[in-house]
Amino acid sequence: MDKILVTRSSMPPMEEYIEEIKSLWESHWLTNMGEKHKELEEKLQQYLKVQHVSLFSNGHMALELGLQAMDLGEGEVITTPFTFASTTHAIVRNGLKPVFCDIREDDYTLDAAKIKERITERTKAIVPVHVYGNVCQVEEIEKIAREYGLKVLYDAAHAFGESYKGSGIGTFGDASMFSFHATKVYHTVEGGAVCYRDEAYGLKLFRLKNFGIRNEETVDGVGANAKMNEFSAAMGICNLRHIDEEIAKRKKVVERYRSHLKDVPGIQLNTVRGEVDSNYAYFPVVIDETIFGATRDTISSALSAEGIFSRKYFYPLTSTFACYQGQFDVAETPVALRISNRVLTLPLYADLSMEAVDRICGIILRSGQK
Ligand code: T4K
Repeated sequence: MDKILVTRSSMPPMEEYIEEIKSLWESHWLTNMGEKHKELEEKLQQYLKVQHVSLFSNGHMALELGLQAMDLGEGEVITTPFTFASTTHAIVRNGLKPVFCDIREDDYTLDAAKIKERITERTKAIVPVHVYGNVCQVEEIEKIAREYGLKVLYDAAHAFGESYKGSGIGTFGDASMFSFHATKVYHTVEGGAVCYRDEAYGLKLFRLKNFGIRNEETVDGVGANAKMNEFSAAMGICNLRHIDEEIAKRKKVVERYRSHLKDVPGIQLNTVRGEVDSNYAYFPVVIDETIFGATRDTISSALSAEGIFSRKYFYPLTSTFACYQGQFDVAETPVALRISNRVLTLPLYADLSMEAVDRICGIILRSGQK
């Protein structure tokens, strides 16, 4: 039987992509903000219901340079340790200090009620994560940010296309970063974007991703190179035509998982806040061994033995990474620690068959009975 991996990149029909890239053989213009790049920025701005979109070579560079463009200087950034390495690294690589705040028990996003106690006179910004596409407490975070004069940059890597109370998810905070990596609901092979309102900030972003070049003879910023190329933009244009259908298929997979696992004692399913249009990005389950009868690791091994590869997103917490050894106290984020030790993300992609979901759930349920 074929292996089932945690996800599988969606592909547009090959002919459609070939058609899309044909013009590149005529123009010979392959990168540096070409026609495809321009078209994709415009299309995404509409689809995401945001004011401005700046494309990047990948989500990480979008986040790192998005933070740099905020000109925060030295100081602290309040964030979550329950995330991918990128979020924490982006803060540290900007010369800023992450200050970890705990997460919520039910949707694993930053717990807004605990943010204030982490604020000091050195705090400059908040970097919350819409983890698994679960929307953060955006109103509460906005209120705190206003009260203390802090910037907010959302890591919306998982939240492509979502909206909350009818507003595009990228409209919250000062800016939001999306990842368009191959493993995401929507992708450009590698790619990412920052969505923002302030045009002056957009100009800084543009210079940072293009070597700090102002014009052919003036370079007045120390920028990097983080431009999206035309082949990636073309993939993005194709994938955008199919995105609604992709999300609808994912929804069916998620509903099937829920139908099997919803009332199982000891298995906590992902909750989605009201008034959110979800993109069904991930399907995490949190296992309470004392009730379910098997640990997360036992389930993971039982699945692997059958060629099914779930993943422990997000274990370990970024605050415990070897590269940060001795710098952070994990006891300060007990909920994050507990969830991280118990979470397993199950395979999820648009073309995952219902039979496969049934089989995966069967293996999980049987491992709890052993
Ligand atoms: N912030 C957050 C919260 C993030 O989750 C991420 C990325 C970022 C920031 C940074 O965005 P990017 O710079 O990546 O745009 C994967 C992804 O590489 C990463 O994008 C993602 N988060 C993270 C959660 O997952 P790995 O190391 O687990 O990927 P890998 O290579 O093990 O792939 C996982 C599965 O995906 C494979 O088993 C099969 C499937 N796959 C993978 C690739 C590479 C495909 O179907 N096609 C592919 O091309 O990190």
